Amino acid sequence: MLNKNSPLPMYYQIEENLKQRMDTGEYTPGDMIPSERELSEFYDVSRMTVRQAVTNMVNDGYLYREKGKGTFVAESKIEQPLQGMTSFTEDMKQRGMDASNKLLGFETIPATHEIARKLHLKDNQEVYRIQRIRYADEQPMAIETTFIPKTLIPDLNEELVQGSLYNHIEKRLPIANATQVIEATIADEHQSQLLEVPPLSAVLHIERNSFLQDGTPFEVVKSAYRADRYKFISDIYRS
Ligand code: 16G
Repeated sequence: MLNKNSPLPMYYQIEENLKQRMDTGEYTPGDMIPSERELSEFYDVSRMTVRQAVTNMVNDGYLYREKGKGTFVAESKIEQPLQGMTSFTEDMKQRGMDASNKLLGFETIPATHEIARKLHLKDNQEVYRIQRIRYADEQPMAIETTFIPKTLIPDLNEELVQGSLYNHIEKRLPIANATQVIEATIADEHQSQLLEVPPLSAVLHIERNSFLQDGTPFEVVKSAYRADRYKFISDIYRS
């Protein structure tokens, strides 16, 4: 099954073989994979080599470990294109998944210097600070903290943000574009609880600064996306 004469390391060949077995449906999400001992016998390699392959696959989000139980096949990640400016609700709908929110906080606060600068406001001007957990098919995907100038959308309330924010905004204001920055981070204790992931899991921190058609900034969103459930895809061209 593995090619011992190949220049490809054995652990790498095991990873490829396990991924292939996941692709063909031999292993599906939630299935327990064989133990290190069984895999080392099956592939005829040392347990160290198997451990290296499995650890890489855990780190890459293909597998996850449960203490005292075993190693399981993870669900495949959501592929999020980086081109279009879509809302979470739209993204999930497109995939046939059910989007829902849990509102953690809705308040009106004076803008900090950073938020005021990004929203072209004066320091201390009022902004909404909305904190939501975003769920896809009842699984937490991201924690979002959104800042919106109160004067732009004076009628925003707790009930409206239980649904799609963009849907509400676009009833009156045309949304045009955004700048988005994605960084790798580690979930802190609070985030890992809310996202239902083990402590110190990888999360993708995304900040989106969004603008209306006339160039007015209307939101700053800081979010933490589960890195085990999300990957971002873009098409690039060599011009
Ligand atoms: C996405 C956006 C967020 C926007 C939200 C609106 C990213 C990283 N973030 O989650 O900026 O506020 O959609 O979603 O893509 P909604 O219309 O479903 O409330």
